[in-house]
Amino acid sequence: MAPLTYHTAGESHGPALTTLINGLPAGLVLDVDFINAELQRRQGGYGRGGRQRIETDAATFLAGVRRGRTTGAPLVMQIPNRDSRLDDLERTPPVSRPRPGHADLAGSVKWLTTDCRETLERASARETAARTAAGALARCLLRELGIEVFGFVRGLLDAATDIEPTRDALADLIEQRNASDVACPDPAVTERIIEHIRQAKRDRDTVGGLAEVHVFGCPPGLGSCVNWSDRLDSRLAAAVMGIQAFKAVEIGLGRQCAFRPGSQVHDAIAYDESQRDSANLGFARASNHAGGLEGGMTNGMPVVVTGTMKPIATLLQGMPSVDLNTKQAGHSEYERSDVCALPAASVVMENVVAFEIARAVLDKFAGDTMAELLAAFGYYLNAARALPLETPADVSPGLEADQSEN
Ligand code: EPS
Repeated sequence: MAPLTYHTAGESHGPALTTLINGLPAGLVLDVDFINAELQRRQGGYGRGGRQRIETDAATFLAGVRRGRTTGAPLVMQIPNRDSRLDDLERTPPVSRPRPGHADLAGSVKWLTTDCRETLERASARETAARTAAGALARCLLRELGIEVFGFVRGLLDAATDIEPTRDALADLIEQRNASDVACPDPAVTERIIEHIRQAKRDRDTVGGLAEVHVFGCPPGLGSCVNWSDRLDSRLAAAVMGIQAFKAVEIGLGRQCAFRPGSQVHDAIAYDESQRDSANLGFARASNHAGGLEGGMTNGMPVVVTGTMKPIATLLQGMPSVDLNTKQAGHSEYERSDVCALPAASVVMENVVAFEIARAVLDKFAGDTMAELLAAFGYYLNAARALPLETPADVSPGLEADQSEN
């Protein structure tokens, strides 16, 4: 089995975005409505520009699916761009004054051109639609194992919610988040965030903020401490930092660890038989400062990842810049853009985190078919709950994984 990987292709104003996923087992039932609902959620949020009134994102499946199930072959999804105009010079003219904070300058020098459009079309966060599709598809697999992912906006500037998501409250949290125009499951903070975005718009400025993702139901042992590249925290950090405009990633307490002694950072371990059937297999923690990851492996507690998004680099007021052709000082060029794309970025983050969790699941429980994956997953849980084992062969095979109570 090939490892689970995905690639995307497509420009912001090209004909379409394409996602190619390799390494999916056969027999996964695709919830296409869910995938498309995630794509639509990514398009929303207060602070978006005019583009989202043009696009209606939905995925078309071009390969790797038969009668609603994966076949095990490479899977290809496509999302059309309605605002397709890449070769139309009048509607996509050259851009020669790079925006500070954008890929414009570094990319133009890299590809030896003075037209920033050569870079910006692919650097654009439009591409995150393709990544959201990959992650939403991976969540169809995770759900079969009882693993759920929840992303939301924590806050921006001086407005931040202090809610602490739990699995028991998940349904309510999803409802509250989806009712918020900024993906924040806290009505009072939602209002303050919206006011900040409104003010940024009045100021011809932009704002970023904090997005957060919680993953519920991961058993201990996803990821590995053996190689740095297999550490799940390292892969999660790469996936989140790979989202356009993200400047920091934290797991659990994150940088707050620097300001506390070890006794106030590490999560004491207890054994609680009543939690044996939950994801932590009974190894209960009263706190989750580690964000569910120790030694690069899940420890049975929810995985908690926070991402910091910088303000969008396209400011209506512009920023001091130079013309790449004349080297004369001027202001960066304005392209139609968003004032704040944090709510959308929280959807992207939720889905790229999900993809990395699914990758770690398949790294550990690889199988050509979903039946083999479920059997391996169930066997592992049975074996882990039966510790200490006399011989691993004593464990009953987990032909049907049942994680729904986690
Ligand atoms: C983006 C600029 C804007 C955003 C775009 C990301 O696009 P346009 O220049 O066409 O108005 O709307 O995001 C999307 C299109 C999207 O679907 O998220 C940028 O420069 O990154």
